[in-house]
Amino acid sequence: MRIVAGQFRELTQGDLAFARQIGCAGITVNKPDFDSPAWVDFLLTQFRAAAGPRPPRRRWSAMELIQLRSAVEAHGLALECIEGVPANWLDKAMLGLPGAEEQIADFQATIRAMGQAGIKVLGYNWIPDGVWRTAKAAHGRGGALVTGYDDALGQRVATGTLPARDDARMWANWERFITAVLPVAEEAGVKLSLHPDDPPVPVLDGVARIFRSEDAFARAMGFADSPMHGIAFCTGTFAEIGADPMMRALRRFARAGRIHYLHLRSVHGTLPRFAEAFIDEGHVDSVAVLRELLDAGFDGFVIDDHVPHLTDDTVWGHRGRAHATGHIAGILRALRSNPTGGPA
Ligand SMILES: [Mn+2]
Repeated sequence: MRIVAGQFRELTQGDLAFARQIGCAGITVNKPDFDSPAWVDFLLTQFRAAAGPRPPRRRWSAMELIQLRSAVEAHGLALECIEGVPANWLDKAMLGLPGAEEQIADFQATIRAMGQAGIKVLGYNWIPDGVWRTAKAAHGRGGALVTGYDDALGQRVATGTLPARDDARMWANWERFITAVLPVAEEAGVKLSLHPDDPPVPVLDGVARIFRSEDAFARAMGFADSPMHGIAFCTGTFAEIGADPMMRALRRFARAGRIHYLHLRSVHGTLPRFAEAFIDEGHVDSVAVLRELLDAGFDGFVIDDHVPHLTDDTVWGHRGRAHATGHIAGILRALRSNPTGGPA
């Protein structure tokens, strides 16, 4: 099990040094827009023309992924995973709209490019309208900024921008998608890792959120039953349902070897109303989670997921992430030196 610094949307050399300094073995990157000035600057892609014509911006090229990986490895870090593609690369596939087949073909090309670049894990989700929160306020410990969600408010929102989709349609669209992309992932040696729908409520804005329960993941793992298809297990999202359901699902899928990586964060409260919390409070027991993973022989990586926003912190959350990562590292060290949990 490796501890990794998660969810960089942009990167600087300083970010990579920081990840190494706090003891991480690698990093993950979230939905990178390689055309943005920050990424062009980081990857020095003014030289990209030499590598051939630019690909359509519905996929990543092997060359830019190799450049990214090399930059990360220069700091002694592994590029463990890219967590998700931009939402508008898969929205038509999720909703079953015209253009779905082209999006799936582009996603297949991205998987092949990931394989060529030797990046082994690609996270994805099945929520065309993303993660929802109804609050971001200074209600965390000591006035830290935390996000929260209240379903009584969330259910009032009807944007009219997405077509209504029920569970059956969303499942059918997902089955079409995974049937098309999983063989490509298997051939490319790239793991596809499904993150639960956050918040895990039945429907938002007219669109069903199908990956909201242990049962749904059991169905998905059964339908796409391959070591190349697994779970981006988010303790926070599962704990928004409850601490016990989260631990049950964790045990089941960890022992089945279907968890590729872990988002370790905590929450106060459960649906219909919850707020994010520091990793050392709330009802996610980080010690029990990590002990379960060790017992199951988990060989993936753990990241801290989103963290409360501390005083004077950066957008990425260097302070909050240092706190969460240190907490995880301390627990792992204690468990590994005293695995039975008894007196040392
Ligand atoms: Mn998560």
